[in-house]
Amino acid sequence: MSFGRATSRRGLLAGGAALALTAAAGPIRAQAVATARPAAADPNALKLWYRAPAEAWTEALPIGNGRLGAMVFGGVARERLQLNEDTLWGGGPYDPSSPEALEALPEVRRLIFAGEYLAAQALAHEKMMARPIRQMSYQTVGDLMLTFGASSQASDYRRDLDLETGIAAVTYARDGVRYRREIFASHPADAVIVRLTADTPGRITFDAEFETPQPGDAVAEGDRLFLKGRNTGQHGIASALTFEACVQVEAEGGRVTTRGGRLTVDGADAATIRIVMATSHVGPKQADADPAVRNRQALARSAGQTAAALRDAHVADHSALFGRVSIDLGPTFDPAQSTDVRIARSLTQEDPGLAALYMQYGRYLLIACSRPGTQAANLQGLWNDRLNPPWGCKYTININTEMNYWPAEPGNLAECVEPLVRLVREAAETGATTARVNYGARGWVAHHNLDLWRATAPIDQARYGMWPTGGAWLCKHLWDHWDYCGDRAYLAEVYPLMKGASRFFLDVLVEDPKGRGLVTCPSMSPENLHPFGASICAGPAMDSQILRDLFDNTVAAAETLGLDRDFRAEVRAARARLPADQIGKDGQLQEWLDDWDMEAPEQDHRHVSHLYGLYPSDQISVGKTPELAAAARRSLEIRGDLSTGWAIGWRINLWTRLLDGDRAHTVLKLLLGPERTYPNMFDAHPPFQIDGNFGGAAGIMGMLFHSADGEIDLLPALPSAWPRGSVSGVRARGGLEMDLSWSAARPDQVTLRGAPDTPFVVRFGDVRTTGRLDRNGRRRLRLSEGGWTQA
Ligand code: FUC
Repeated sequence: MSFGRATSRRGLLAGGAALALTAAAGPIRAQAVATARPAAADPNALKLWYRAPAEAWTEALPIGNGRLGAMVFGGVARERLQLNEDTLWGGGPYDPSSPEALEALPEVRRLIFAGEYLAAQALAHEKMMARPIRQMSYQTVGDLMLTFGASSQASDYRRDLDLETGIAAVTYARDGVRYRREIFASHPADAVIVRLTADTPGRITFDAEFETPQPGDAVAEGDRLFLKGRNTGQHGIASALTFEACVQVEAEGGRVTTRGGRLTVDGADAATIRIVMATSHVGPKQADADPAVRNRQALARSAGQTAAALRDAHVADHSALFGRVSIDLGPTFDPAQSTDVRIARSLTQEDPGLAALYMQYGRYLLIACSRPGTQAANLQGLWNDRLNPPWGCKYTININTEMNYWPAEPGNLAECVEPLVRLVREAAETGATTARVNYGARGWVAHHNLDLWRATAPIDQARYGMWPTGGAWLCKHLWDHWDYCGDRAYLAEVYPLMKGASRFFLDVLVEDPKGRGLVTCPSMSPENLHPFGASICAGPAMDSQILRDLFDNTVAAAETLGLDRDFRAEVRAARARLPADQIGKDGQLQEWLDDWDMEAPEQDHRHVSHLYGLYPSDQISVGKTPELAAAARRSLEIRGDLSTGWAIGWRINLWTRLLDGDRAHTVLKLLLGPERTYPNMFDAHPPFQIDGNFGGAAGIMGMLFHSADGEIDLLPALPSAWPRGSVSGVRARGGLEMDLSWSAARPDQVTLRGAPDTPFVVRFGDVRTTGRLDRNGRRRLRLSEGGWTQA
């Protein structure tokens, strides 16, 4: 059962309270705090662990509290903590809309419909693109270096990241002393915490210093070390942000001294370092806060707390989210192998435990980089060591940002979607200017990228950027959050954003001159060249698919809220005139309005945009639209499985929707292999891009369950490699939480939780059962030879 259409409007929580997009615990959550550890007692099942310090950045371990991040290298002589604050981007507020765009629009359209694609693309590039044509980049704060002494000789070395506690730890022995270092990014303390201990008194001695590529100065005062600077201007947009990082050290015993930009701890028994960071960013149009005040406030939050209290508060906060879900797909081939070795062998060695770890790592990463009030997960989540990172480490919304949030709802991390919702809210404001200036349209539009300043005009080159459907795709996530959680107040808040996106398309859709309906123009099938050497075109399949979802969801939201009767009718009428999906001459799902697919120059292109209808949308499915599903399968086969990290992640999910578990598993192995997974389990595009981590996590869940069209489909694409296993605490549409165990590739037992009386439909293949949760909000189902029984 889904909240989706207007038939089911039940609030999730008993007593009618809404499930807000905050960390507030509802009953589901309270019941859900499960042990996240797989049943098999492998103490490393939920750890990434290594026998040597990180050398490369992609060996270091990420921690984050949503806003503040660090990459932990774990050196013996020197610890490098590469630091991020999620609002430290280049430039400042700007409006990139192009005043020449609107005048050029009719001619660009005329050229497209006349088949003069290269000329259309050139004119769009000259007149319609953003000013400046590039967006601002996300940037590193720099590093905090802790120097412990000249020798890196150590024995018994180990470093790990415990996904259950959210703590990175380094342990080793040196000169007869055992050292332990714990590093975590605390959401309650709003700080990165480093705790240094040794088994012998007086042995904690180190220097702390900042190193940064940013223009900034480091100074030490008392027990604090500061790095103060400005961000860099970019592409002609002036620097508008100031930032500050501040380190405060509490030593137990020993001495703390400062000189120049260095802080020294000498002969302490233990030490606790608090790292806080802030910028002056307030919002897309404002950047005048005082980072020093923000940092003082952050430090005041945890002032006087002992190291143990800081740690306990962090673990409680982190595990309240992480511990909701557990998964067991079977053991690893050898628990004595470190994570890097398992990745290196994963193409040839069956390792179900690694897939489970990858899924949970995806959930860990989302918790670490996307919390209520923080910036949304960008191309690298939160972690970036450069000033000019690949693709600016921005928000690419023609797949990448959306993929980041695919595991959020099924993975029981609904709160982590709040930053994405806020990003859409902000983009709807800036995007209203772009809609008006570039298109003379109402509503709002966002093209294929966004940055911190929510620049919404087309960027880079018309060949990549002239795609107006990014904002519409993001609106699917607004809807999905409602569909999983059923919070009416939330729906009322986001409905105007969906309405604004729909409004834009009602204004700009044009008649296809060949009578095929209403189409986007100019647009493209993201980043793919068609046979005329351009990407620019009218009415690519993906746009019609995205707009069907946008229009359907907007109408359903308006109905649920009892709003906008006339507008609903207008949307419905346009929806009915969007071109239907077509099957082309090679049996493939057509990517464009014309059957160009087999003549396109890049047959193995990474984007599979026309398969949006199969996943993440549910427009196409094997049961509902078998011919279109077969055509999608043909398209997927033509494209091939081996691609960039995120593109493999998408393919895994597509194979699950084609109900081909073994193929999905084969493709998952490509993702987990050493060419697409770095030693720290970050996804390799290459280079590092976090979307593949999230796409992979969603794909693993998608093999085990899928909720759509009012049903939960169990084990829809279970690979033969995982004949027995369990998953618990995951979520389905319609306010349901689920535990599922299976053996011999069949479900044994399912437990559903939610608000009392919540309806459900559960099926395994064609064997269905329907019912309602009991008055305690539970239902247990068993599947045996004779079918389902309910208790
Ligand atoms: C899209 C993709 C690229 C890359 C970039 C960040 O443009 O086509 O592969 O992921 O986003």
